[in-house]
Amino acid sequence: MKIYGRITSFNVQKVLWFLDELGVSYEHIELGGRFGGLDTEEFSKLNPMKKVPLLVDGDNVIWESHTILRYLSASYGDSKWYSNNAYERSVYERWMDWSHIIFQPAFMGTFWGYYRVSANRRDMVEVNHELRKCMECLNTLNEVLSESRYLAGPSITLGDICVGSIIYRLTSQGLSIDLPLSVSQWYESLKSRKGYKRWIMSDFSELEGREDF
Ligand SMILES: N[C@@H](CCC(=O)N[C@@H](CS)C(=O)NCC(=O)O)C(=O)O
Repeated sequence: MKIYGRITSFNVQKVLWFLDELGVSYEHIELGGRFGGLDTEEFSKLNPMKKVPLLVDGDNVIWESHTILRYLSASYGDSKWYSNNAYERSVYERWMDWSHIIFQPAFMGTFWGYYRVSANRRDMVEVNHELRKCMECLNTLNEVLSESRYLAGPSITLGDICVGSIIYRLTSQGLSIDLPLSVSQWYESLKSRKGYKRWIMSDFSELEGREDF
C-alpha cells in the first residue's frame, strides 16, 4: 500500500503512527507543502479534495485521515484495534470524532495563529482565546483519564491515536501550557511508543512562520 503526504502534516503523522502500530509494510510518498503535487490531474482523480493524507491500498483509494484509520483498523487490525461490536467501536470512535470536530480546530487555531505566522503578525487575543478552548479540552480529557488508563478503557485505541497526536505539537510550539496531571501521565505513556516518537515527535520547524501550506 502507498501513503501519500508530507511528514510535517499532523493528519499524515496520525496515519503513519498507526501503520507502525499495525506493523504492516507500506511505501511513503512525500506530497503537499514544499513538495507540492496536490494540484495535478492525476492526484485530483485520487482525492478531489486535493489534500493529504491519501491511502492507496490495491484498488482501494481512501482520503480523510480518520476514515483511513478506520479502514486500516477494520482491514488489518486485530481485536485490539478493531471491534466487531458496533457499541464497542462507538466507545473509541467518539473520541476520534470529538478530536476532529472539537479539539483539533482549537489546536489549529493556536498553531496557525501563533506558530505559522511571523511574530509581528500574531493576534495574541485570538491565540489566547483558542488556547483557552484547548485548556477546556485538556481538562475534559483529564477527568476521563483520571478514571481510566486510556480514553476508552484500559488499552490504547484509535481514540488515543487521534487525540494523542495533538498533544505533542500543541505543547511544542512555544506557548506555555501546563498539562493536567492525568493527561500528562497518559502523554508519557504515548511518548514511550515507537511510532509516536518516530512520527508524531518529528521535526516540524520548517512550518514556523510559513503562512501557506
Ligand atoms: N480533514 C482532512 C484534512 C486534510 C488536510 O487539510 N490536509 C492538509 C495537511 S494537514 C493538506 O493537505 N494541506 C495541503 C498541503 O499540505 O499542501 C483529514 O483529516 O485528512
